[in-house]
Amino acid sequence: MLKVYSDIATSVEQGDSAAVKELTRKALALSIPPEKILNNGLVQGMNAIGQKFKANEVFIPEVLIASRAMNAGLEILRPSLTLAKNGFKGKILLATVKGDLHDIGKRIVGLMLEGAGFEVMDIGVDVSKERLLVAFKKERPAVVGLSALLTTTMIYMREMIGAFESARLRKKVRVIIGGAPVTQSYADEIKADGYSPDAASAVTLVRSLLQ
Ligand code: B1M
Repeated sequence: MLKVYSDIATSVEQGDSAAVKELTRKALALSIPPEKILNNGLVQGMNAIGQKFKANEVFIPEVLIASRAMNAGLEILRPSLTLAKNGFKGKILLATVKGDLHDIGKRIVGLMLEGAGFEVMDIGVDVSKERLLVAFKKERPAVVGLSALLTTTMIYMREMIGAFESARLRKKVRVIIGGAPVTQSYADEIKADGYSPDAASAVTLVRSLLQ
């Protein structure tokens, strides 16, 4: 494992945005592929802080500061990750469900999709089914991607799919879901069109749905 990866991970964990930016730029200058910087550096830092949070060794403020550092690194990587490879392939609308403020994983999913040539509209966090429908009618995306990180909020995904059914729009959209507590069996249960455990497989999933 390269030292720059562990340096990036440690800086994310420590919430040192300036160091994360500098090290991410350094890694890009070394011609390390952006996906590797993301997965071996930035994401490892978030995983480490996540484990400490779970073990009550750090608390919300530290996690928030680490999240900001993670986002600072993502912004440096964005231009390299989103260099569309094969032109426009379709519009994707992303949202974190109502009651949920977690957006780091969803942002990575968005970056990877942009990198694969899709147009991505991210309508943010804490999105209600009403707000989702308004955005859908305005943008008419081919795929809607829902993210949830809490067991208490993932259940809202069922309501969002129900809202498309009530509005007689269900047949006009593919809905995919993801986030740490979400599973394929939950996707089957709520009749989502697909589930993916991570950003890379979300791209494969969207490609296959739109073929
Ligand atoms: Co929160 N949090 N958090 N948190 N937080 C978790 C999720 C938790 C597991 C921590 C723990 O270990 N206890 C726990 C949830 C427990 C549960 O429900 N089972 C938890 C909790 C409890 C809470 C609060 C309730 C804490 C409190 O207030 N007491 C609170 C809730 C706030 C709310 O949402 N209403 C809270 C708050 C926060 C912060 C705001 C401080 C911050 C979020 C900042 C932000 O996102 N802007 C935060 C963070 C950062 C975390 C952890 C530490 C890290 C999450 C993360 O960014 N991971 C997390 C612990 C953990 O996950 N280990 C935790 C890195 C990211 C790259 O991975 O998000 O899984 P992930 O995304 C992956 C895949 O899941 C997938 O692809 C991504 C990339 O590969 N994916 C998709 C995600 N979305 C997808 C969508 C797709 C497809 C794939 O298709 C559309």
